[in-house]
Amino acid sequence: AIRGMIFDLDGVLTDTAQYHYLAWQRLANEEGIPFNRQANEALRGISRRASLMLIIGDRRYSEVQIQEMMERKNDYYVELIQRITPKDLLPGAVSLLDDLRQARLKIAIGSASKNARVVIEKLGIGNKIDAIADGYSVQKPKPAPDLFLFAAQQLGLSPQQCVVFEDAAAGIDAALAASMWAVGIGPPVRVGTAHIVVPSLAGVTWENLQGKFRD
Ligand code: B16
Ligand code: MG
Repeated sequence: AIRGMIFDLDGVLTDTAQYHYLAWQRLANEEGIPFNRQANEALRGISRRASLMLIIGDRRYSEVQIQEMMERKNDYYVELIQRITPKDLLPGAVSLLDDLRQARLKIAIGSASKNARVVIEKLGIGNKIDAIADGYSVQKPKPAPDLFLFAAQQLGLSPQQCVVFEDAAAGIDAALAASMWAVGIGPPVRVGTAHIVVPSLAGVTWENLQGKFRD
């Protein structure tokens, strides 16, 4: 039976994608690399390094320059997320977290971000979750299953007992590779390979979820 829920952070509980976009755009402008909101869509859920690689394309940079650009983007991002408040939780997020706790399910965050703890603190949801797996927890980023397996381990559960909520294709792939149940948040073109697809967390309850996960 299902005993735990693992939530991606960026794009599922809050829309930090906008802040990631602004930070990458600023860096791209400084480097004279063409970049826009549409190009940013391809970066959803993927690691900082993989994001930068997609932005620079076949332009040649040294490892030192790559490191410096990753740090510079992060400095811009860290500055932007200081303004996050509980109002930045996406519709349905708090009620679902409370509903799941009420049902005595364990809850973890499974985020690729090294800034996940700051965001969780700013959102004020630290007291609603049992474990955090973030950008420091494992080496291999999504779509590898490692981050979600780490989260399940932190909860003391097997993968088959866990459901992952994800907004990114790489995250759904990671959940399926971990042999977990996957709920895709967003358009089917992006998350259609999940077991269940919903447009957002609004209106999602344990009552209408349970029973949909059968081996
Ligand atoms: P950072 P998630 C991901 O978070 C973001 O979606 C992605 O845009 C970002 O590049 C990645 O975290 C790394 O974040 O640069 O802060 O370490 O969706 O897995 O919660
Ligand atoms: Mg995400």
